[in-house]
Amino acid sequence: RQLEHSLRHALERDEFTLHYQPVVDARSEEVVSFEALLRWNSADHGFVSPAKFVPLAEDTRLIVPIGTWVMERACHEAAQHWPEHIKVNVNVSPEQLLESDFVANLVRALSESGLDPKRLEIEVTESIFLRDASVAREALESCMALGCSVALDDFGTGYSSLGYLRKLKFSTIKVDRLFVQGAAQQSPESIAIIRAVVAMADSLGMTTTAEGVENEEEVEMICSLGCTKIQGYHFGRPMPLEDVRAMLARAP
Ligand code: G
Ligand code: G
Ligand code: MN
Ligand code: NA
Repeated sequence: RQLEHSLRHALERDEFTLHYQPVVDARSEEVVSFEALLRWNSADHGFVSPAKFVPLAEDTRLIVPIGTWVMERACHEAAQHWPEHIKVNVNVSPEQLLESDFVANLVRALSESGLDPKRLEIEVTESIFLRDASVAREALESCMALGCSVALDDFGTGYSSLGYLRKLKFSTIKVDRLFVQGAAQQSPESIAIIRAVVAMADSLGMTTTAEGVENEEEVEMICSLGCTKIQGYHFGRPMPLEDVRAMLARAP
């Protein structure tokens, strides 16, 4: 109740910022995108983990205005601060996607920032198909019609139904860190699952991103399994915009 009250006022108090985590090409190890990750520094509670406040924001529907702010800010910062060949990934919650003005807000964020829609990848989890699958699908198709791409996040950890993979052309399937860790520990099950996901993505014309890659052994394992892109602490933690700019300035 207390935390909720603070969350309700966080936007007007300007308490949110975005951090960005690099996503690299598995072969060249060059940065291809940055995923925007929301951070809340509350005047009342100090730094609050997104693992705590994102679910609360979803339960209270505060994620709708907050998510709109995230979309606007991420499009603006990417358009202003990174080169045109680098994308930005933005997480969108079911509550936000299913709002009737989601697509209109997206169009506005793109036009006001001047970001080329091709540089925006929207990340959704399987849970968007639980509630109103046809509305979710329509909204995602509208995003794709604008030129944006859509990634399927946390794949394999939710309520997997492969049915929607037949109907929606995701650009990327993000393989959850759970499987990445397992594979690096030589778990035959994790290795088999990543192999199968990569093969399935390939034949569907989709790419794969391995999440949560933390060390060289995991990089090697993931590359040998054929994942297209890699994200994780090994290549960079979520970082403030100024660090992104420094990283880009160092890049060849
Ligand atoms: O950022 P980690 O850094 O701790 O994020 C924790 C969780 O919060 C992840 O599941 C991530 O997808 C989610 N998350 C982070 N930023 C956003 C955001 O801007 N919007 C939504 N909907 N979820 C987010
Ligand atoms: O659910 P989603 O994949 O959007 O959330 C990304 C979450 O994963 C964030 O909380 C981010 O901080 C975290 N994360 C990113 N890379 C790593 C990593 O290499 N190791 C661990 N443990 N967490 C990571
Ligand atoms: Mn994500
Ligand atoms: Na994820």
